[in-house]
Amino acid sequence: MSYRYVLHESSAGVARLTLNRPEVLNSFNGQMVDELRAAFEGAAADDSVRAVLLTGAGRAFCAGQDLAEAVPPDGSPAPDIGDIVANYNTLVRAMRALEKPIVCAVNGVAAGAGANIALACDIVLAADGAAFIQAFSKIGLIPDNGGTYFLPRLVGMARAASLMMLAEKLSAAQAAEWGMIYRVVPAGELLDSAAALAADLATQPTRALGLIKRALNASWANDLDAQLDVEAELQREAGQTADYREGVRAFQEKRKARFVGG
Ligand code: T3D
Repeated sequence: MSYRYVLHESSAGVARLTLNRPEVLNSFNGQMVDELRAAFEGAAADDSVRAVLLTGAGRAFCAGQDLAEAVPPDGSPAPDIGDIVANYNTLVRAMRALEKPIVCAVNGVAAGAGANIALACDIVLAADGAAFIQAFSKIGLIPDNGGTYFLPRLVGMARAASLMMLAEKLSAAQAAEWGMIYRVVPAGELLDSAAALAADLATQPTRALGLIKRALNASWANDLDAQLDVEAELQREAGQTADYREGVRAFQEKRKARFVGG
């Protein structure tokens, strides 16, 4: 599949998606949102894809909404902001509905929608020079792309409110210390580390990883009782997979499991 603003490569079970508008720090125009959503939907439909790696081209990960598209500097009519956000929402929903792991390699600044798209991924690595900015309030907006959902759950209400209201730059190291992301990696090693992680995930029991994601999605809205029911239901599903049988057999035979993803 080829797109204009998202580079798409597939190899050894990993779909690598690279946001590719480096001259504007990979800020999102509507077409890039559409392409990214289509790429995630394509990954969902393609059984050969067992993990996704998302990163950005050039020195930034993503600077959020393309502000020249949101408010054209030549004074031509601006698109309806509600439509812009509704389009982002379809992207975030596609990411959370994808029952395969999404690894995000934050190679540079992640601002506005760019920060929150990173938080919608499953495992986030960031380069040591990268930073996260909830930039929205600086331009009179509120965080979107699920930011008001993900961020307080990741870092707690006090930090989320401060990050959103102050719109300060948060270093990758601080983000990792606060539990907002998984790990910081030296910039020169980021892509190799993220690719190795995604490649490893692509050899794991994909159905189980997908069901873990479904359970985690559900956990944020459930009480313990409801979540125990979710676990029972999804464990039954996991227990019916070939990979479960292979995992147990491999353990008993003291060998490495060969998971097929089903
Ligand atoms: O309608 C709606 O807007 C609803 C949707 C909202 C979702 C959102 O994401 S709102 C938040 C939008 N994003 C921002 O407010 C961030 C804007 N960018 C920045 O604050 C800074 O660029 C950064 C802190 C991210 C990086 O700063 P720096 O100094 O490293 O780079 P720079 O010089 O500011 O940017 C480099 C170029 O990218 C520059 O273009 P030029 O001057 O070289 O031709 C700059 O204009 C362009 N650029 C950066 N961010 C955006 C952008 N162009 C369009 N839209 C951007 N968001």
